[in-house]
Amino acid sequence: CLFWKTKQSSFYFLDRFYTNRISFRMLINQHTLLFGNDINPAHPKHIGSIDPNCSVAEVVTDAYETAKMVCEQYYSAAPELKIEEFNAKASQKPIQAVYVPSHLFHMLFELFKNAMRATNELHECSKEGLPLIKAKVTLGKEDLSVKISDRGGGVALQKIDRLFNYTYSTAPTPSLDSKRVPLAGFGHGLPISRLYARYFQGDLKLYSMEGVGTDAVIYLKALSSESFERLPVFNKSAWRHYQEGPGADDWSNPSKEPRDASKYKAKR
Ligand code: W6P
Repeated sequence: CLFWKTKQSSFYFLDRFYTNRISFRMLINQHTLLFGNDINPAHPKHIGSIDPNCSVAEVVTDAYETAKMVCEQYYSAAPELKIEEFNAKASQKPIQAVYVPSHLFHMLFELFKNAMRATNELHECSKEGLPLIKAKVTLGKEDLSVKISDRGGGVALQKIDRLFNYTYSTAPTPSLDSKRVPLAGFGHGLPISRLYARYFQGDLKLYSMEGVGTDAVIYLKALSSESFERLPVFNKSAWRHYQEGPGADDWSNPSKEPRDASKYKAKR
C-alpha cells in the first residue's frame, strides 16, 4: 500500500489520520452535547466539551494524581509534584484558558507518565528518595505554557526525535489482555499528545539535558481567537508525500553515505 511505503510517510500519514480522528471526535462530541436536551450536570458551564474557564493548574493536578496511581502499580513509589503559577498578564489572577479539558488532560497525563517512569528508573535504588516533578504554568500575551520538569536523567539530543516516532517505544510492548492499565509501551502517546497541542495552534516540545533531566513544555494560545482548528488538507502536495517518500538527506553524514544514489529521488 502506498501509504505505508516508507517509515517517513507513515508518520506523515498517521499524523494526518490522528488529527482527523481528533477533529471528528470533537465534532461528534460537540453535536451530541449541544443538541442533546440536558445540560451536562457535572459541568454546567461547559460548552460541549469546551470549558470557557478551564483552570490549567487543576487539570495539571488531576493528570498528576491519575498518573501517580498508574505509576504506583508498577513501582513502589511515585515522585511528588510541586506546581507553580506565573501570570505575567495579571499577576494575582489564576491562569485559565478556553480549552478542551480532556485534551489537556491527555497531554499532561502522558507527560507525567514519562516523567515518572524516567524518575523511577534512575532513582529506584537510591536512598535519598525520588526527586520531585515540577510543573510551571505561565501566561503571557501570546502563549499559555505548561512546563513539566523531571530529574529522570534526561535523553540525549540525538535520541529526542525518536520519542515522537510512532514505531518507537522505550518500554516493552505491554500485553493486550493484561488486567492492569499499562504505564507505557505502544509509542503513540507522545506523538498524539503533540497533535492535540497542535490541533488548536499550540505545540509540545521536549528540552532535555542528558544525565540530568527533561523539561516538557505544552504551548497553548493565550487568546481563544488564536486557537482555531489545524487540519490536514488533501491536495497535490499531500499526494506527492506518499508518492515520493522522504528523498535523500542533503547534509553530509559520513556514517550514512548513500550506497546507491539512484535509489533516492530528489525532492521537487
Ligand atoms: C524523560 C523522557 C520524557 C518524555 C516526555 C516527558 C518527560 C520525559 N522525561 O526522561
